[in-house]
Amino acid sequence: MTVGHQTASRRRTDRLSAYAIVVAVTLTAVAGIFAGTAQAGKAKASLRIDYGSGYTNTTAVTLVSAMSGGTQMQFRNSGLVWSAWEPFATTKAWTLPAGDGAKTVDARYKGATGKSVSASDTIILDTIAPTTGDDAPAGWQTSAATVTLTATDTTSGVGSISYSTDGGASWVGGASVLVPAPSDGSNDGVHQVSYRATDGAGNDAVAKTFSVSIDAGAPTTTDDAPAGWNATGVRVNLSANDTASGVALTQYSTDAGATWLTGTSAVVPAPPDGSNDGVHQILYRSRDVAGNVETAKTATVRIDTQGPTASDNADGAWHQRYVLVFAGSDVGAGVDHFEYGIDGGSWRALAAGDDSVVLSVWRRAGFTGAHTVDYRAVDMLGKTGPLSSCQVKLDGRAPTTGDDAPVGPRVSDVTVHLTAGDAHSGVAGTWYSVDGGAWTPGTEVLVPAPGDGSNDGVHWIHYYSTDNAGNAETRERVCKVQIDAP
Ligand SMILES: [Ca+2]
Ligand SMILES: [Ca+2]
Ligand SMILES: [Ca+2]
Ligand SMILES: [Ca+2]
Repeated sequence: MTVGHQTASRRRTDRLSAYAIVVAVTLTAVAGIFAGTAQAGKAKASLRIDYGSGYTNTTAVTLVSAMSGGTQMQFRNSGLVWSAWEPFATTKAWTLPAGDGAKTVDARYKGATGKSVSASDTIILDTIAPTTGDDAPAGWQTSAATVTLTATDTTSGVGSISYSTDGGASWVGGASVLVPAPSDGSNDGVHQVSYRATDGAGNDAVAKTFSVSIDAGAPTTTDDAPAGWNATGVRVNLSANDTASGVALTQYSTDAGATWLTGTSAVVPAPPDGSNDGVHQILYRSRDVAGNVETAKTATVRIDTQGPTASDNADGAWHQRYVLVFAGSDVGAGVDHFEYGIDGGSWRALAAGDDSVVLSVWRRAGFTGAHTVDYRAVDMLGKTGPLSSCQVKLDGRAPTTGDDAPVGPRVSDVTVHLTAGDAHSGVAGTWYSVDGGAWTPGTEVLVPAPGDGSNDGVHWIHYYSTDNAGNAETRERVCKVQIDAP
């Protein structure tokens, strides 16, 4: 390789050493045409164009001559007219003929002997910058994009390709531009990349710019579903945001993802027959223009159009006092309170949390009897449930017992029959005591009349009865039997 060529290569390397160059450098080797050789056997002289550079990008060059004792010189572009002889000088401004390609300049020198010595040198004229291009992808990219930069130069070859991702503030050598797309979306957006190329002659291509649009992050969608239970239909509005390519569409599914509908508003109806009561889940998601699809989210809508059902603990038996307890069941919001009315009277509401009403014969005079209690439950949404009814039977009246004790003395055994009657709950039992003895259950009291007269005299029988509600007759009922055995 010639000196001139080496010089050109070194200059180029120096200019580019700061970059990591992956560009294939093409330098056309033109061996033998760079040497500014003198003719053999004569005084030595040499000519170098532009100090031996391999390429020039202008026709204006400097001819550098060397000849010991040189006195005269003249030049010509090879094949053209010689310039006039002029005093020897080491440098001379010279104009090459136009048109890219190899340019040879011939020189003649005279020294003290007056004999002419010839020399020549060749340089390659390259005035045309490289042609550059890129394969940047159009549209939004959801993953990293690698853009390959290309440059071609027909004369001196491509010297370097470099690019800038910061608006030209700094340049990086290389023909492969990676635009990353991390999944967290941190690099989402439109990225401008400028690039340029220089040929071996130092011609700079006009910088070009391409853009790569990165969108690796999916949209974010939110809903405004109410938290609690709803007695009427609910419209759930979906709001989607996307930071890069923008929201393309929002979808929702009311059947667990089996089918998806496009829209930003999902309606959950609440027909009054309660057929849609319960907890409903709406899946929703959005897709951006780049094609990123959001992981589906869930909105929960609770519908409750029906009042609670209610039940009671009435047992059908008779009582002096009964604690009537209500129980409620509500599929939705839950029972708030109970309401009740007794025997068609006005409705009263129990406080929330209170589920019982005490009915008692001591409630008021004359409260004995069977009472109808109507009741219903009201849920948290104020919805009143269906009417229920029960009967609570109260008995505050004790039985009444009578006897058939004979009047006047008797000479033989006497059986006294105790007969009890009871309003409402009925007689539970009758008890008697003869002459202050132990209380004995039963309704037939035998007063014997032994022949020895040992039981003669007046006998007192105390008795009373109880009813099925627990009412006891006063124990002061009494009759007498007089025995006077013969
Ligand atoms: Ca060129
Ligand atoms: Ca996005
Ligand atoms: Ca309800
Ligand atoms: Ca009674």
